[in-house]
Amino acid sequence: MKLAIRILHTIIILISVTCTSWSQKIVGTPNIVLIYTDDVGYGDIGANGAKTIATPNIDRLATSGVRFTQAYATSATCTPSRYSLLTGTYAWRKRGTGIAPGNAALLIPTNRTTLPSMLQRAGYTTGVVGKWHLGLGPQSGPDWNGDIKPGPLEIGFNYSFLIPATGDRVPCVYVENHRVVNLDPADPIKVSYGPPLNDHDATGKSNPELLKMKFSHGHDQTIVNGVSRIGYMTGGKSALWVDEDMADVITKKAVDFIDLNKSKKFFLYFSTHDIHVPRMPNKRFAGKSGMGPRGDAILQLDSSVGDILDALARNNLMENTLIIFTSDNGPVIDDGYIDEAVAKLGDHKAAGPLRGGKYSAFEGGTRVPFIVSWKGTISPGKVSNALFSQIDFYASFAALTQQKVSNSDSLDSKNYLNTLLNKKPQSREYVVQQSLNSTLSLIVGNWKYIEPSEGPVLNKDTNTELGNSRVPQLYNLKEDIGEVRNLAEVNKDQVVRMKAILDNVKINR
Ligand code: NG6
Ligand code: CA
Repeated sequence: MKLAIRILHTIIILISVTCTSWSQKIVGTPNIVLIYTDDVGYGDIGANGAKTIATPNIDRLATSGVRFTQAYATSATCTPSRYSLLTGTYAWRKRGTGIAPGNAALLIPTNRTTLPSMLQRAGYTTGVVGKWHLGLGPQSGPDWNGDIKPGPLEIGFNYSFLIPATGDRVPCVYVENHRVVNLDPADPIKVSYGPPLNDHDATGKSNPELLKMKFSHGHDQTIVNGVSRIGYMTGGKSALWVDEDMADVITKKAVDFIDLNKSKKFFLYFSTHDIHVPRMPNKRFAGKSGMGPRGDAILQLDSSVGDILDALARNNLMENTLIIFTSDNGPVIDDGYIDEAVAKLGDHKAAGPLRGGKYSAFEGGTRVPFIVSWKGTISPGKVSNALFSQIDFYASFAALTQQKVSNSDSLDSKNYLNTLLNKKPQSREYVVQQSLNSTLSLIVGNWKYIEPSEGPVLNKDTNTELGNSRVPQLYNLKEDIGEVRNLAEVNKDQVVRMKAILDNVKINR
């Protein structure tokens, strides 16, 4: 009898141990590393078919996990994509969430739960390193010479090391937590996005002879490091960044964050500057791609990805870390500087087979590279054609970490964890895309509908087809991935159905 009880006991223990390790495997709470790149197009990486540029580290991530062919940023520009990602709510629901000037106030209210604060609640240590571009400080704007808050630390990050807006916007300084790094109080920073400051630094317009890279459109204001930017600035000389070192500086901060938090559960939002303008890669990469600085910046980005993967492997964290690689919007070749990107493009198709690019309502604006890897949990070397939108990171990470999502916090995010992990993947019911001028598009299954818009057809400066048309557009993406045959006239019923779904998304919830 005693023996029977002992055997039964052992069996129960064995079952419970197996169940626990199984459940940890399936619903465990891994670290999350989100590599969020800037302006990297669908066709800019080897894994998506680029033959003209080598991205071995990004490709190695793809072969270690699942590569999506139809995953979307929510918007064709940076600020709204990031706002939607961190709040789980479409940016177009809130005014003032378009491309933010470099002195914008924090766009995300501090009294709501955000993706990082939800993860904090789940016990995560959270960090953001790299491009922010969601505003900083109170409504009056950031105090660059004092405590810069509210910012990431007030909306759920434990640590931040930021490029405050973009590389081409002043102030050209890093902000670590609440402070500008290396600021000399005797040389305070002044910034204006309105009228010129009385004593502002030389500008590209007034002193073009000082430029090491010329602007093609816009970008004719303050010169920093031989490159003119958007906005006026004075002071802060000791704090100015060196563009050629930027990828190294932020990648090191990201690696340090991993090293420091290796024994905790962490979320790292690593938001690269590459491959946004101004493209000024380190001399290790300059001239190496044969495609000018844009191509060199892709090589640099790939190297940063390699450093992150190496840091995770060195700390033995690969089996315990969900890694995502994606982009905030599609590609642009000339985004305001004469940097050989157009001249040396050759056969490279930055958006792959897609039409349009950054700013556009066409697929090139928002269908972006998307790779998910989690060693031991996601089967390697897979390709997923499921529809996925970055709006769903919030609710999917909440499901992963067993957190409840309140509708009032995250209006639009839905749990598509199974799709993300490629376990019984399901396509999103619909995907909403936002272009530069906030024209909305909707994808359901193979159909894509672009609502009528008065917006311009072409951005002449960047040479991007914006996808705007005064008449409704309907494309069958399966048969016509390049969106050239508008079927709206021949399939009016489908247009009516798609418009009704989009109208419902616009008013409801
Ligand atoms: C545009 C800039 C462009 C880029 C973009 C934001 C001009 C003429 N163009 O207004 O260079 O900075 O804003 O890019 O100023 S994003 O990726 O951050 O959305
Ligand atoms: Ca961008």
